[in-house]
Amino acid sequence: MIDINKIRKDFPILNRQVNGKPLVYFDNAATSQTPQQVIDVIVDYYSNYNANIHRGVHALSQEATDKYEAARHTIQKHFNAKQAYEVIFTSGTTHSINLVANGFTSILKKGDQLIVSALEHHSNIVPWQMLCEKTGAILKVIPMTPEGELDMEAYDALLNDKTKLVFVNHISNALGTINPIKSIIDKAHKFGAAVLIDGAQASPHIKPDVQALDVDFYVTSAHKICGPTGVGMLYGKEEWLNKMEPYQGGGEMIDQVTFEKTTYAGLPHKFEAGTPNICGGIAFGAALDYMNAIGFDNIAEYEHELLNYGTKQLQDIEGLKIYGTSKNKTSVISFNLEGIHPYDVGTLLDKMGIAVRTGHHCAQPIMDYFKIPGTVRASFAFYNTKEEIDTLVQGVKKAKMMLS
Ligand code: 7TS
Repeated sequence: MIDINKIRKDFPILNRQVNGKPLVYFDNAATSQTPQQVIDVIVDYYSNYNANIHRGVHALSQEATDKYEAARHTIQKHFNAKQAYEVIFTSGTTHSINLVANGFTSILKKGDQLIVSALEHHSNIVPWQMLCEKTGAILKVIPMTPEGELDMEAYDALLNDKTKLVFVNHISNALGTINPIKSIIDKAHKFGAAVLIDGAQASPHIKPDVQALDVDFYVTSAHKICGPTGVGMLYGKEEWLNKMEPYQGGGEMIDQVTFEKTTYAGLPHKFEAGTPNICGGIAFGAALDYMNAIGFDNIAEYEHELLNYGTKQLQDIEGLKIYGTSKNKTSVISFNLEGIHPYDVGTLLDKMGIAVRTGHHCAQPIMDYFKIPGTVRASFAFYNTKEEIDTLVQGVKKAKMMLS
């Protein structure tokens, strides 16, 4: 059970006003808000032990190194990775995907096939297109259905011995669909293909077990899970990480450097060139601790209640169409009002203190499928309430009246 009054007290930002109205924050799929417990960790870092890591004998550096590595262990435990060194700190999901795509440059050859889904965020499309251009590999697409689900029969037909990699999101950011990733992974493995799951939208709602999934790569960003921006992670199976070329060269990722030849450090440092976001990494660990203390089962149950409540009320508004109607979805409602541009609805809602995202949500292929310029997207988190959904519903009704 969620103690909503207690939880809301953890988030100072929820007390602020926007345009003279209490903030209703429904843009959680873009970034989550930060609890005081995580803010305190950030303040503590800069107030008490700010130092560079892995290179100082002095006390501050050792303290920072210990806390950073402890955060890596927290992440390892959370995602159930076999080894801590299979967790690579990155600047976020986008960085993680680019790192893997780059790492496969020397593994792929011309004519190899890669499979993406029609439901992806641009950051799980563009790096692979760049990889195809470099290697001559071919990108195939799993199509979607009108409900916003993946066409799994079409996926079966795409898989063959030339398939080397499959990359699919766990949950769609634009529609909220939860994809059948276990089945996607198992089917790809039958053909010896590796699978990367983009967990950016799943991590705030689900605690994935990378070993049970037997996934090759799982990526996410801390800022979607109550952590800070500019930090995220790549989980990769040891054998794949060892096969991949490093993404960036520089300090901390080397073993020996001479002008004749440089050898690389082992995992995870091979992929962590330069001074990382130390404070961010530590705060990422604190954010996972915070979420785990609430409990992901409690979070999922409560958010599902919000989703059902919001869907029921919004779909009763005449002329409102919801995009993404899978039975298996998370707390995201993407919608349009007939004949009204989503941007206009979003602008009016903002005047009422309600934050939603409008536009194509970095998923233009989905918008093209529905032949729309974009949607209004309300995404709920465990610190939102039914009363806030009532405010949204009233706001949408008002916007409809003003704009039609
Ligand atoms: N993949 C998915 C599924 C996402 O939702 C996002 C961000 C990313 C990748 C990229 O994450 P980043 O942290 O590297 O930027 N999604 C959104 C969104 O839906 N609205 O703003 C950002």
